[in-house]
Amino acid sequence: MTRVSLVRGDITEQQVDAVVNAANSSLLGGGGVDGAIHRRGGPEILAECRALRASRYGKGLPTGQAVATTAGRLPARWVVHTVGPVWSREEDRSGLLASCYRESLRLAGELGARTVAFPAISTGVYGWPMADGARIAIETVRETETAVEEIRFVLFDEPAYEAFAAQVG
Ligand code: AR6
Repeated sequence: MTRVSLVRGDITEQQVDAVVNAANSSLLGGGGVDGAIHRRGGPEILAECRALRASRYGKGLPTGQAVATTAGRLPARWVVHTVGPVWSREEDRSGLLASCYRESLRLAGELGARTVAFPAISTGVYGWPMADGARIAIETVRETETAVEEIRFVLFDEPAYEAFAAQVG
């Protein structure tokens, strides 16, 4: 049985097997969760990201996909980098957002992770409305078969926590 839990806090402080990063296609860092992970995790993470860009992902990591690196100095074993879609009013990109959760969970499971921490992907710089982002996150992880035992959503502020709590019921 997989347990879905919610905590309010900073994802870089979570003691889990895998931490999911809300990255961008370049894999070379940015603000928000991405900036915090690289800052706290140290240069080993960026070194592996650069190696990925020099090999499998010459054009960058496509939106909706996931790839793993070391977690460097974070209290975790792996960082799973995924690229959320930028919110659009004109186009429904929710399939891509669901894919981020599904692919990250699949990869974490393949690595042997038993605990995985997710941020609210795309709900920061990428502008996805929090309530809808929370709905997609919870629905998707509930629908995905996995050997991961705990899926922990780490919400940065109270409104984000409340939005996820409303979905978990
Ligand atoms: N721990 C947990 N949640 C956090 C943290 C943290 N330390 N910091 C921010 N959040 P964002 P995106 C929340 O912008 O929307 C970067 O520049 C935040 O409040 O990190 O997917 C990347 O390089 C929000 O609810 O990710 C990309 O270019 C959620 O995490 C771009 O931002 C996601 O916000 C990706 O944008």
